[in-house]
Amino acid sequence: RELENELREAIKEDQLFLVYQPRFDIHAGRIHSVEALVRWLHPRHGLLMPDQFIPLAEESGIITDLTDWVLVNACRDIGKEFNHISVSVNISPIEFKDSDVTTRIKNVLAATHFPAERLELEVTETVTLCSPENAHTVMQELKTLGIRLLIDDFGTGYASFYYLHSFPFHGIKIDKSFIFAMNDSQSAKSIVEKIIGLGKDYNLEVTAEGIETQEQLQQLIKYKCDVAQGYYIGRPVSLEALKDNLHIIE
Ligand code: G
Ligand code: G
Ligand code: MN
Ligand code: NA
Repeated sequence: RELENELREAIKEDQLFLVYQPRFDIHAGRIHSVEALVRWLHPRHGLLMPDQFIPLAEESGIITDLTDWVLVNACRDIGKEFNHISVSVNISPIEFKDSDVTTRIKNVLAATHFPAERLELEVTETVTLCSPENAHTVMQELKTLGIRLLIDDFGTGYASFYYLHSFPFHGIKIDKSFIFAMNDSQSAKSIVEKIIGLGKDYNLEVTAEGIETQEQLQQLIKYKCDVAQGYYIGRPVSLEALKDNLHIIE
């Protein structure tokens, strides 16, 4: 209850901040996009990670205000500092059920003058389960605007791949647990290779998350993965640090 009110205050008073993790386009050989990840610098508890307040935001309905804050700040930051880099923002599945996502996104794009073509939205596959018809309609609207939709944490949910394919997704992000497992077993490598192949059969852009070593990256390049993300490519960093790291590329 108390934390709930504090979270409302935090959004108004800018206690939230964003860090950005690079996404590396393997074919083009450059960073083409960054994922925005929210943090909360709580006046008494110190730094809080999303796992510590996103569930509360979802239960209390604060999530739409929180997501709008993230969207506005991410689009403003990246639009101001870069000309070609895209930004991806995590959206909670329940937002596709309980809010007018399309109108909210249109308002953010108008307010920040950020091009829709450079905005990516990450949503877990549960989005297709809780309210499929509505979610499908909203996603089609977003795609028509030029926004790219990515399935986050791919492989950890319950939706069948065939069913997922009927939604207008641009790509999948293979969950990091699959990439971690590649270290230990040949069968885990083989599973990742097959997921990448399946994604490509369905014409989806395939991102691998959680790449921590050069060996993993080499393996994924061999498997024709499209996009690489993880600590080995780059950790989530402040906008200032991102500028220092990327100004050479742009
Ligand atoms: O940043 P970190 O690795 O701690 O993220 C943990 C989880 O929180 C991830 O699943 C990530 O998708 C989620 N997350 C991070 N930022 C946001 C956000 O702005 N909105 C939502 N809904 N989830 C987020
Ligand atoms: O669920 P989602 O994919 O949005 O989660 C992103 C989270 O994963 C962030 O909290 C980020 O800090 C974390 N993350 C990103 N890259 C790596 C990595 O290479 N290793 C580990 N352990 N975590 C990572
Ligand atoms: Mn994500
Ligand atoms: Na993920």
